Amino acid sequence: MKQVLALDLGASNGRAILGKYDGEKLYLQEIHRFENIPIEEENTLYWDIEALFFEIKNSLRLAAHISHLDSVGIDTWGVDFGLLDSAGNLLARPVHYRDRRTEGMSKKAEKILTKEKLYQLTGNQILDINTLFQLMSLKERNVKQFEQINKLLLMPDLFNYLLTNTAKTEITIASTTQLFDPYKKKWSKEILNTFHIPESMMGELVEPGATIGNITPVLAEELGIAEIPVIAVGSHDTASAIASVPCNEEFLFISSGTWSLIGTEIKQPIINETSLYYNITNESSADKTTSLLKNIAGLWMIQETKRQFEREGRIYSYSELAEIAQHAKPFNCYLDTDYLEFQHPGNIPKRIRQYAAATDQYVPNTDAEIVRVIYESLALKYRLVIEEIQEVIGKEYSIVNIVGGGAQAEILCQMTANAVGKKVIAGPAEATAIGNIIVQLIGSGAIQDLQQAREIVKSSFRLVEYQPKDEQLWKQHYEIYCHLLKVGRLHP
Ligand code: LRH
Repeated sequence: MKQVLALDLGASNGRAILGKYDGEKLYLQEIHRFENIPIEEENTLYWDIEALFFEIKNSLRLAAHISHLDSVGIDTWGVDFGLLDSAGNLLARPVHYRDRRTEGMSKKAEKILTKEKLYQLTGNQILDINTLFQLMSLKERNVKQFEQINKLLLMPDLFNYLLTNTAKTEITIASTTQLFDPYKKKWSKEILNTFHIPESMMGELVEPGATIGNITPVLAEELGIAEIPVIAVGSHDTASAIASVPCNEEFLFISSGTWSLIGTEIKQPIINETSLYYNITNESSADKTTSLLKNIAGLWMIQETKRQFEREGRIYSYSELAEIAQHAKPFNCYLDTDYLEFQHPGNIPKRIRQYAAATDQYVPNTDAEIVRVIYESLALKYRLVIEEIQEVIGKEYSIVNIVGGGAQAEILCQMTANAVGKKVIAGPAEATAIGNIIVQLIGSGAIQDLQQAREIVKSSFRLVEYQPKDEQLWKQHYEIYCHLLKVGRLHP
């Protein structure tokens, strides 16, 4: 029996999941779950790095006391980073990408290097949150801190460093930065030179599955555990989630969490006019292929709405939210779920009401109506993005695999099947942790490759199928939705 620990730091919480593999099936045991709440100080949103590292240590201690651990791996979301000074200490708390400091930064970057060139060199969807634009905004606001940087470590690499004292950068997370060459799988010298980012600042790249090092003796002693190997997994949470998609043929996936990552796996990056036009990203996947995907809003608006209802004294579970939404009138109002104002923390229901009024639509009033318009608009947007991906690839797919937390949101899975007009296979919900575990098991040779791993996922976890319903009705509303988007009516 192989036993490895996956630490998956997501937007609302972090999870420590023990993965046990008996040679046939994979079993998961949740060891610890902790909050991941950004800190707001002087108008800046930061990672609560001390609290998170404390919980990572706690997770290791708890897991090691339950079972022998062969290794541990950490994944988090992309683009964010910590900065080390020449003594190897953190220069400041890492800033969270939902901070507003990068608003408009990609436009500024385009004055230095055209959008076409930025895209051609990195294959990355141009998003203000990308590491390059975060660095530009740091330089603009605090050049002194920028000059003190000795090493930039993306967040999973930073946690690996805190555990092992070894600074390395894993390739899947590097591929989210807009600083990375997706063909050579190296830092892009041209981007670094153009934006005056010293190459020495960037970490030495390692492949998923590589061992970073062992937990330092000091830490092992502090925690009363063995010096366990720390593995560079698909440390970008999206890469981990995709690794666990239970499908071996060509597939379309939606990795459904705070964000929705919609795409497919391809052998070589696709960087052309159409993919640039649709702003579709090429990221490295856990097995050296490329994930061609688009990063669009996901369950964030639901999560933030739930929090707002709580602040107002109305407590719902996610299934209660889905239940009330089922009974609300359909297609009351359409949202562009990627509208900038919906992406920042705060009172989302109020922003939806303001948005509906400003776009001359019915203003959703009740909690049920608010939740329903979010889910419906997400499903409509999914169809749009799936059509874009299919156009870029030049191929139609018949099934959509939904993995991640959103695979448990029956209402969204069914609406997706309806909107897209394809069968949806939902699950596994713990896709990211499973992918993290799989890469550790492939790294140690316990599992041969991703193909075998995906068979194991299929036989180990419950998958649910959704067939499309009311396709004509959804098609009608999809056409209205596309028209409104096209003529700019969904942008106040
Ligand atoms: C999803 C994700 C996504 C982006 C974003 C910042 O959790 O990692 O792929 O990188 O977060």
